[in-house]
Formats: sequence, C-alpha cells, structure tokens
Amino acid sequence: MFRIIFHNCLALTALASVLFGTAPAMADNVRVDDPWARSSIGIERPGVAYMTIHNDGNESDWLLAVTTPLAKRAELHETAREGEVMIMRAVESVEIPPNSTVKLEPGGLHVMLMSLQKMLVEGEFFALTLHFAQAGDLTVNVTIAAIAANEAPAVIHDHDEHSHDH
Ligand SMILES: [Cu+2]
Repeated sequence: MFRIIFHNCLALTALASVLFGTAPAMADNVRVDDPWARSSIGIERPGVAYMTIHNDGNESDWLLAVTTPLAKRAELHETAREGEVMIMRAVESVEIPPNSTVKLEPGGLHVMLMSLQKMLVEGEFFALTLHFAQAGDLTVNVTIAAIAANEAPAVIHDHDEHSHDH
C-alpha cells in the first residue's frame, strides 16, 4: 500500500527519551495512510477526500480542521441515517482515540472540498493539511482516484500478478 510515514525524527526522539529516561516532550503520535480523493467532472460540485488516521499514542487527539489550496473551504463531514435517507452533516472535530485507527471512508466520515479551484483529475495529487489538536499540522499528498472509486488506489504495488504463484 502507498504509505506515508510522518515524524520519523520525532519518533526517534521519543524513543531516545524513553531509553535515556527523560519524558517525551510531544504528543506527536498521529500517522495518516492512504489519503485519496475521487476525481471530479467539473468544479461545480464539492469534492471528497478520505484517509486512514492512526493514533499510536496513549492520549486522544482531535482532527480539528482541514485546509488545501485546491478548495476555498474544506469541511469535516459525517454521513448519518435520518429516517430512510442518508444525509451528510458537518462535524466540529474528529476524535482519534489512543492506540486506535479512524477511517474516513465512503458512507462515513469524510473531508468535503467546497468551491474547488480546479478539477480533480485521476492520477494527479494535491496537498491537504490536517490540523490536529495535539500533533499540530500534518500535510499529506492526496492521490486522486477514479470518479466511482470506493477505496484508495494501489499506487505503488504494481507487481505482475502472472509472474508469481501466490
Ligand atoms: Cu460531505
């Protein structure tokens, strides 16, 4: 899978402080995997982005806001059932509980990209900055998938299926 690992240096610093007996200074334990968006046919409708967020720490963190040069405004949305219809509504923040993973995925939590500044073209990338209460700002490179995609595209894993037995 296409994996982006942030804060390697901070993780090493934290490890060093554990080894040498000093308390880790930062609650910087958030990782983001597989950020992806659906391509768009125009800029009139909002775009949507998804990702998997891990919190490897022992305390909750909160995703408070999202920004990108690609959209005038980005909102955190959840999908909910209201009677027989599914609706979307904005949420203030998304809690990432300690030692757990929160998935933004079709039919659930997602980032809504309002007032797109340009088309989302399959195969291209754009920067999205996630603002966390504890971890601070993380900028991820979002892969643009097909318009009807339901999961992150496998960007790097393109080994030849026919040349392996497994
Ligand atoms: Cu939405």
